[in-house]
Amino acid sequence: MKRKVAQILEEAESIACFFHKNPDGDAVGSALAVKNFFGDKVKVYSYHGVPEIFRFLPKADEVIKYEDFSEVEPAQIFLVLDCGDERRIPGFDASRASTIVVVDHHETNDGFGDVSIVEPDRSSTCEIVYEILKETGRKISSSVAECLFAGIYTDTGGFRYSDTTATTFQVAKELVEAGADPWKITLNIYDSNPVRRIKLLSLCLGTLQLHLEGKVASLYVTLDMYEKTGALPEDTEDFVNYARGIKGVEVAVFMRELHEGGVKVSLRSKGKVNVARIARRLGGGGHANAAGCELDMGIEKALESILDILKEEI
Ligand SMILES: [Mn+2]
Repeated sequence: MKRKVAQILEEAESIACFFHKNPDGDAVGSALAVKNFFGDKVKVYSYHGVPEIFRFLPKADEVIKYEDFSEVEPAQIFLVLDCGDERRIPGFDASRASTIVVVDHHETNDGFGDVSIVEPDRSSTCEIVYEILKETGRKISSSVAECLFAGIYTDTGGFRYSDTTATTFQVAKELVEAGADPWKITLNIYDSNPVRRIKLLSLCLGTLQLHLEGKVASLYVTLDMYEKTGALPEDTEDFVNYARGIKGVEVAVFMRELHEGGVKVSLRSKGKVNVARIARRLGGGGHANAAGCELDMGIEKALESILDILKEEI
């Protein structure tokens, strides 16, 4: 199947890449790897642009930010990366391409492409994309390697999460040999925080609450906190891990206000509770240990709904 996808991409005259809204390193990294590998026939579209911490990646400045899907040019192939559900690509219209190719590792992905590679046991979409690109028999450049390494590193929390396997390290090794520089990449991602993000974090940590005898921890960010700090929604990346990192906590809940009466929820588990299942019950999806959903309610009500389900699951 990977050989087939490699061939489809190699032979295509035009490819448009898409990934989920609120993109993370795996989404941006996998798409930019494809762009750096196949060149100008590839366009990358992102509803939310590229978060500041990933703008150092090669060709990140060529990502097209769209507001309305009608701005997307028709292409032979729509390549959907790191996205388990087409509803996470605002306005997505499959009829503007002749073939939809999906490459993903979300267990809640039902394989909505004409051709789909969905491998839920893989650490990241970048890990799968690496194997597809290798199937072409062409050399992986240092630019491509850098994008893929950034995606793998961030999606595994720095090679910490449960889906980090020997293959993950093997791929990472080959990427470093191909020219990816872990020091440069992690300096850019983890040691270049905008001050506004740390100010927002300090307010967010003030909301810490423990529930269900300390097995659940919650944190949240309100619209008011953005205003006070000048921070952006993308600055909340990884905040959930401060809750997850507490001893005895099995499930971490992070909520950020999208608008009055609407929240984005991130759920993280240490392995005993499948949070993908919880997210799915609330209309979202994801992985067993990392999932999310959006709820049309305020923070307090949202937390109550999540805790109600967690009471049954813990
Ligand atoms: Mn991913």
